Amino acid sequence: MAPGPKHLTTGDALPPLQPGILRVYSMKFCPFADRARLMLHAKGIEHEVVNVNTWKKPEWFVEKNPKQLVPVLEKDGKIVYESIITAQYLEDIYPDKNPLIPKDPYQRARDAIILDHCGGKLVPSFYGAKGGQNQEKVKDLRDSLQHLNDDLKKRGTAFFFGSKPGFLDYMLWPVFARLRASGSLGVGEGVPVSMETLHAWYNGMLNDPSVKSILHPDSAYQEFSKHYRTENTLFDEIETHN
Ligand SMILES: N[C@@H](CCC(=O)N[C@@H](CS)C(=O)NCC(=O)O)C(=O)O
Repeated sequence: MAPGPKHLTTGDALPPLQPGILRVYSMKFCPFADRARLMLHAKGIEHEVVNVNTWKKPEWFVEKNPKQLVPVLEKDGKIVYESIITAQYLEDIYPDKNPLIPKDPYQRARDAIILDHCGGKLVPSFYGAKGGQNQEKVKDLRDSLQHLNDDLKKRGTAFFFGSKPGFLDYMLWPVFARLRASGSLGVGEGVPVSMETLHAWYNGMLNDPSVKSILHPDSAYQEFSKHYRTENTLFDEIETHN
């Protein structure tokens, strides 16, 4: 796969929009943009990618999202942002293309509870625990992983969605993609093997074609986060396959 398009920055023009073409404004190393990209790939939705330099943004980006965050979806004048909302929207507008959200109201509610845990505990503890120094956050992260392990075990399926990954699996995944690189649980440590169910899920996700299509090597995530939000932020210089 070819590396994605160069990240557009201050002074760069907005690439012309074309009728009927879905566009995603993204950033190669953004975990939130990963969510939209995973859904696009898994559902086989044709789209174009416009990468945005999220440190020195193009002037026009504020018109796409007043919060100036990626991901953003745009098609025929309709704009949607916030990663979970973009992912849900893709399912809503392409309901027949590889459905990824359960139809059963109870299952949807259980998934929403895990998604709430993801936003309230998994993501904050992951960022807080980066590097493994803050022991309280490392414990929060472990507790969060244990919670996911136990929930998945109760479901009795390989993935939260069932026998294959779905919306919830993809919403959780970006933290896991970066777990080893973050060093939060120790150098090169991913999901603890003691959490057998979640460990098997993690390995299953690594084999998923959509995950593979956007995953970077650990060294790329490390290199990117070392320089992020500095004058030398590396958006295009790190070699990646997507
Ligand atoms: N809550 C947002 C978070 C998105 C986000 O933080 N994106 C980052 C890149 S990973 C961004 O665009 N940052 C630009 C900025 O902070 O100005 C979502 O879920 O979409």
